[in-house]
Amino acid sequence: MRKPVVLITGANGEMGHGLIRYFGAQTDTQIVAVDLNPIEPVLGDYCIAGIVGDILDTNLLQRLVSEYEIHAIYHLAALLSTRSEYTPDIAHKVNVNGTLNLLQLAHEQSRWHGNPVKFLFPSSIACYGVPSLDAKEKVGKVRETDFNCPTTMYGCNKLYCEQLGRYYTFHYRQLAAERAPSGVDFRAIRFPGLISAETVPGGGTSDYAPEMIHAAAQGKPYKCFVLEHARIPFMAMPDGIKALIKLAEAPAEQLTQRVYNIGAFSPSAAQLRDRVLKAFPNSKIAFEPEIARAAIVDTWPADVDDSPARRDWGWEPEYDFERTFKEYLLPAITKRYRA
Ligand code: AKB
Repeated sequence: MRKPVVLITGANGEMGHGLIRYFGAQTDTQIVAVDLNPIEPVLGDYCIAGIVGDILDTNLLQRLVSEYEIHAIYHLAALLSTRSEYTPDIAHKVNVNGTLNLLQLAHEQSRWHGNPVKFLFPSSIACYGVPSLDAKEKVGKVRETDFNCPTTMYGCNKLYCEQLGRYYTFHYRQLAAERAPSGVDFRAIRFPGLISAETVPGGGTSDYAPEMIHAAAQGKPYKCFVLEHARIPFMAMPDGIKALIKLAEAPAEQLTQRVYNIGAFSPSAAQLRDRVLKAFPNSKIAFEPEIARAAIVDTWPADVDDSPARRDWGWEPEYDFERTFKEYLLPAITKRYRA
C-alpha cells in the first residue's frame, strides 16, 4: 500500500525548516522531504522519509511515484537570485525544469489517485523589474500584474513557473480529443525577503537583512552590500510559513487568482541597521555596496499591494517590523548564539 504524503522539496532550506516543523506537529500529515543534502537531523524526526536527491533526476521522481501517494507538493527547491546570476544556465535547469518535473509528477499522481494535488510554489518579489529608482519611489505598492519585467534569471524563472502552474491548473492539453483537467491545483505566493531566526539564507539578494542581524548577534562585523537607501519588503519567517499554509487551505472557489503578493514591512537598509544597532549596540555594520548586486535590489518594488490575498484567503501578517525584532528575532537569535 502506498502511503498518502505531503512532499517537500528543498527541505533543508529556510522555509523547509518552518514548514516541516508545522506539519510535524500535525498528527495526520506524513512528510516526505527531499534535498540535495542529507535531511538535517532536527527535521528528520518529523518525516517518514528524508531523501537525498536532485529534482532533475527522473529516477528519483519515479521512485517517489512508486512508493508514495502524493496529495500536496511544497516545491521549495530553487537557486536564489544572486547565485543564479553566476550560473544562469544551471539556474534555469533547476528553477524551471525542476518545477516542470514536479508539475508533471503532480499531474501523474492526481491521475493515479483521482484527487487534485495541491502545488504550493514560493514565488518572489524578484518577479518584478521596476525600471528606475525614480519609478520605484513614485509607484508605491505594486500589484501582481505591474512591472512583470524582471532583470534577473531567477526572477524570469519564477515568473515563468507561475505561468506554467496556471497552465497546468486551467489549460493543460487543451487540444486533446478527450480533454481532462490535469488535477494540479497550483497556488503561488510572491514572497518578500524572508528573515528567519533559525537559518541564514545563501545565494539570495535580499540576504543583507538576515546576514546583518545574524552577524550582529554573533558579535561579527558586517559589510552591507546594498546602499543605505535600499528598500524592499521583508517578512518574519513564521508569517511566511503561515501564509503558505493559509493559501493551501483556502477553498479553490475563493481564489480569484493563482499568484498572490503578500507584504508585512518595508524598512530601508539604514533603518535595518539602526534597529540592529539598538539591539546590539556594539555591532559594527558598514555599507560597502556591491554595485551590480545593489542594483538588483533597486529593481524590486519598495512595497506590494496584497489586497487580493487579504480578500481571498484572509492574509494578514502577525509581525510588523518592531514585533519581528522584539518578539521573534531577538529572543530566538540571542538564545541560538548563546548556546
Ligand atoms: C532572493 O534574494 O533571491 C530571495 C528572493 C527575494 O526571492 N530571497
